[in-house]
Amino acid sequence: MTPKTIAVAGATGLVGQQILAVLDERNYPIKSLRLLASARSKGKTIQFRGETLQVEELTESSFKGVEVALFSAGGGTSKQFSPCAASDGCVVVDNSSAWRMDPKVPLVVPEVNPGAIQTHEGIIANPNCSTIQMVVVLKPLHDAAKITRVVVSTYQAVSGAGVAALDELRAQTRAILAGENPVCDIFPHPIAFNCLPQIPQSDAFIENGYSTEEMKMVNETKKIMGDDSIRVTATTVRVPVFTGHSESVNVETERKLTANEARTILGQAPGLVVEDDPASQMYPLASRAAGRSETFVGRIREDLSHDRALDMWIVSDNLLKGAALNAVQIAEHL
Ligand code: 25A
Ligand code: L14
Repeated sequence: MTPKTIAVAGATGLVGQQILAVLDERNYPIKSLRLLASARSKGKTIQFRGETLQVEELTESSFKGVEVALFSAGGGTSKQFSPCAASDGCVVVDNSSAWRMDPKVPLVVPEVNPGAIQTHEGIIANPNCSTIQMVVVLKPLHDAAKITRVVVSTYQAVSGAGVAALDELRAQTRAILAGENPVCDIFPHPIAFNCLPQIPQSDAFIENGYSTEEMKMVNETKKIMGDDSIRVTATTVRVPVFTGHSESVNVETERKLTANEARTILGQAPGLVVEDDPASQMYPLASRAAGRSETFVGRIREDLSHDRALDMWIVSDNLLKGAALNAVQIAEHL
């Protein structure tokens, strides 16, 4: 691959920082790198491959000469700036929810639907973190036995909500242990020592009773898998974990899969590690998945209440495979 001119929009955020780390770790060939963020961060310096780079304010003219832009600066910023970047000939890989369900925009997990990348018209969307780690597991099962329905509950880490949310979890934990009242700025209720069945933290719920995070899992799963017939229902829950989303997933198939068959299929699938030895207390854990690239699956068992269904536990680093790594993998395919 010839070295490219790259921009990272939202470079100072949690995801932006991980994008820089992943570009470096995977030796992505870079001719030059521009770091973009809001006016608030203008002039901050960030080290990359031994060089000191200055953060610039993201404007409409930031993308002249840029070949690939990795965006992680929120939906509003992406709606405003991705089209100008694309019209300057740049390919945008966007981490926000702004473009994901646009029929002209491919929504890509490279292990699942790499072919969709080629159909882009300047913008490629990176899916929601909880959806990405789930479809990496669903795809090989769907190919083997055709999935008809998925029921998922998530246990999502606080880092998904950004730097300030991580600070709030730390401060609330200290307060509660000291016998003081926890202060809530980001989350509507204390997240320390609690579970909140609401993601995101504001404007979460829509008329049908679902949260927008839950609907992302429903809609994005069908689009990435390329199969609208798969029925999906989700309950998404924030838990007091710093990094690593966990998911309890029930998968119904047209053809019966035994737990052993599923383990064999998943053991050969790209991007996955089967950690499934309950006798030795081996199963996926957020604490072990944090900082790792792979998605981990375990507790695979046949559903006692159904003839053709499996239960399983899926865990991955929400900032890596859930965001930065998946975006860089898409950029590598370009
Ligand atoms: O839900 P949406 O709309 O689709 O948005 C997705 C959002 O979720 C994150 C990512 O946030 C994104 O903004 N995200 C995306 N995919 C994710 C995933 N899979 C995901 N998170 C988890 N998992 P983020 O926190 O990673 O980064 C935000 C970055 O965007 C920059 N930014 C914001 N507005 C911008 C902009 N850049 C350009 N133009 C704009 N208009 C933002 O830069 C950050 O890099 P920054 O300079 O605004 O912030 C730098 C530092 O400032 C602190 N800070 C944040 N908010 C405030 C603040 N300080 C004071 N007041 C504030 N209100 C932070 O500490 C930050 O580090
Ligand atoms: O749609 O854990 O990518 O708050 C990423 C962060 C959804 C919410 C997305 C979180 C967002 C998620």
